[in-house]
Amino acid sequence: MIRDYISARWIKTNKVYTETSEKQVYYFSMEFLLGRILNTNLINTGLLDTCQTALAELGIDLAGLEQQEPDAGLGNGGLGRLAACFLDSMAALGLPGHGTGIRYKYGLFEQRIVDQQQVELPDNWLKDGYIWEYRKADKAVTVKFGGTVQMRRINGRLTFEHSGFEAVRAVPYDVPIIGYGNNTVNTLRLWNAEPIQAEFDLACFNRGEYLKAVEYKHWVERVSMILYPDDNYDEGRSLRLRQQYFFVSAGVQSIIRRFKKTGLPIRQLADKVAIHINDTHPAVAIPELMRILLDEEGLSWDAAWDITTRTVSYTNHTIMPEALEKWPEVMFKAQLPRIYLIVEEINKRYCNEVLTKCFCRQEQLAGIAIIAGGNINMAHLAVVGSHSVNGVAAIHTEILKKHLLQPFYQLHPGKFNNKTNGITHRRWLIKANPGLARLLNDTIGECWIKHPGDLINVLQYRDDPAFKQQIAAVKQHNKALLASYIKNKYGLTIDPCAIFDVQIKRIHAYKRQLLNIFHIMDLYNRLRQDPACDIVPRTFIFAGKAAPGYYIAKQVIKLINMLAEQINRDPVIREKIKVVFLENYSVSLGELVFPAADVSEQISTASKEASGTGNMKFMMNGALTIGTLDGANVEIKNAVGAENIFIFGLTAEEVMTFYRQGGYSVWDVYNKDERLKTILNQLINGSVRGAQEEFRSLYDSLLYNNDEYFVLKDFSAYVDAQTLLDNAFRDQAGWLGSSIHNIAKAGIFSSDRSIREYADDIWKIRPVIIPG
Ligand code: 26W
Repeated sequence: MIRDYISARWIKTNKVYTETSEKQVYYFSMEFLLGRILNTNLINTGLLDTCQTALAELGIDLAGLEQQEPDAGLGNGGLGRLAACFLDSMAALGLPGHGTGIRYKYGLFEQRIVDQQQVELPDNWLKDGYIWEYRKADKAVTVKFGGTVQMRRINGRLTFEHSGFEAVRAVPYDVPIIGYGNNTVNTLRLWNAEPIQAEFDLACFNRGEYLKAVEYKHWVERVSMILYPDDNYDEGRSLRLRQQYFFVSAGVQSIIRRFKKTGLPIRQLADKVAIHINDTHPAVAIPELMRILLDEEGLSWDAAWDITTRTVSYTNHTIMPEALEKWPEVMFKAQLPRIYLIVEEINKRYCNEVLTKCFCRQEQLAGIAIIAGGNINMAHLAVVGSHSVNGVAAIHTEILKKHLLQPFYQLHPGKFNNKTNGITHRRWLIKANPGLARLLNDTIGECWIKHPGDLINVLQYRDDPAFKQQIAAVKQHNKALLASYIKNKYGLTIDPCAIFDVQIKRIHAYKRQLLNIFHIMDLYNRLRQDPACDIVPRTFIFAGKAAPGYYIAKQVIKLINMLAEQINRDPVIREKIKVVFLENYSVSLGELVFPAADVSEQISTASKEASGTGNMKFMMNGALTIGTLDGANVEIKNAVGAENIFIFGLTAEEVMTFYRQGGYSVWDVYNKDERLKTILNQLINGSVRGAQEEFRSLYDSLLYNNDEYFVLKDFSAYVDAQTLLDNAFRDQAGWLGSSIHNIAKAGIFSSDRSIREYADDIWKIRPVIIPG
């Protein structure tokens, strides 16, 4: 019924977009981490109450029904979830913005914990069909891989003939993206890879041909088969390059096809179309658009380059060296011969331009060349081929300008800008925390829903005892819900009055789950020594997936689970601390956990976390942050003030200075801190029950590999901050005041604010009103 209800509006939206020929933005992303969308679709259409009531009359519980929807996990973490929040905001603001991505048959693996270790299972999310997708076979296009390119001069013009390629049919599956309180329905177009020949044709072949045809079919289908489960780590696999070109080429072709229907000359493309690339993963959009403009539209290089760079813009999401994509030239050339020639030409022209216009020396080119050392540097391609480059939090953008992309910033300062991330308050507050949403409505009215900045109006109730009690009751209710989930799923009893201290995110060395664990081990050691030790009872909650090939991250999961087992059963410490690892972190699980958190752990090594968005979800739900001055934590601190957050540890500048000096002296820190000595030895001396040599690798990574992420260096400051936090929690009135303060200031972290900035500063697009 909801599908039908949406369908008419969807058609209408497309009709208006065509008739008004408004500029459209296409957000190209390898990942869209949508989660379930039935409930948000009901919220956005305004049908939630009606449906809930109607279903109740039929004896059906909506919440139970919602569980039937697969949790679309077509993303790894922050980058993919950001893309989903952005789609929601574009539709809510009535902006003509669409998503372009891949219809992976298998999303991010399902995580099970077996014998305290992560086990991966395939996420067969499409097995029962997906109610929200519409296959558009008539809009299919062809994408070509491999083969050779013949260069010929015809009538004085160079032409390129591509032959011997393997062709893949790209079929779009469209998912409607529904605006809140308006009639806008935008499109997320996910491309599926299919063989060119229809399947039944296979039967017609003779035996040899038949096998070849089956082989071809399998080769093709691999392209959109699975989402790579690596987060912030580039494996450089050729199938991943194929995935990138597959959806980018299909997406650009379909944009051009649509544009040409307007009848406008191709020279006006950049006035009607913006293409945004979500990190470098879709950066082949730059040479692909060039290819179409040059080879198919017959434009000159200069005209094509002008259009391309005015059309494309790029967001960087990470400065981690191992996450920056560099494709081996040989592989790139074999897979995409024509695209390679174009990248080569872009590189040649850009380097020449810099040499002649900027009087720089040949050696300086190394810092900006797109092709160097046998690799294609995709970040360089993305910067050179787009008119806007943005970071995702103020400090991250500064690091881009001063360090990672410094030579480019010198050459083109005007290209660089910041767009601090955001989260959709419709999912992360209204949907996830209906109790808080209701309380806010009753207190300050419903204005904040359309204008999340209006959350500031609750600040006047910051010291109102009655309001504080209501806030406390909402939190208590949410904590009880989580506690009962944990009881049902794991048989573990946790006290809803304890501090719920939560770290949920991908498991990664730079995010420093280990620092959190070390604090827990230290507390445990103190409690074992003195069971009467006066601490506020705490439950430490973790969730997150490790990349299947990331050994250290998997050891961290194992350590958390082994400690949980030991601590939760230890009668000596009398339930003062508990540890829980929630398996299979997903969007839906996040919706249960964020509203129940008292403490938000945002403890990455400063400079490493580009922004973080979980930090914003916690804040909006009234949790207090303990964190480093990294990513958006810096802006959260500026928003709430130092009194309403627990900041500790090295600053980004200090971290980078240490890196320049080759690190810090780990052994000095170790030798001076008895707590650390104890904890580290416990990792390898059998103190963690069941583990003997088990955690030697973690131990070594800290002591013999220079503690790359400053876990030991920040330990003492972290423990001090945790002690302050423990004290602060004892003063419930003060704590609730801070909690309210966090909620009040969370409006700027709505993705509506982020998207408005993108629309105004980068895309130059305007809202389009869709009549009812
Ligand atoms: C090539 C392998 C690979 C895969 C994923 C490299 C890099 C990525 C992503 C860029 C990792 C990612 O999700 N980055 C996160 O992006 C969020 C949204 O901007 C930020 O909030 C996080 O800080 C950043 O880690």
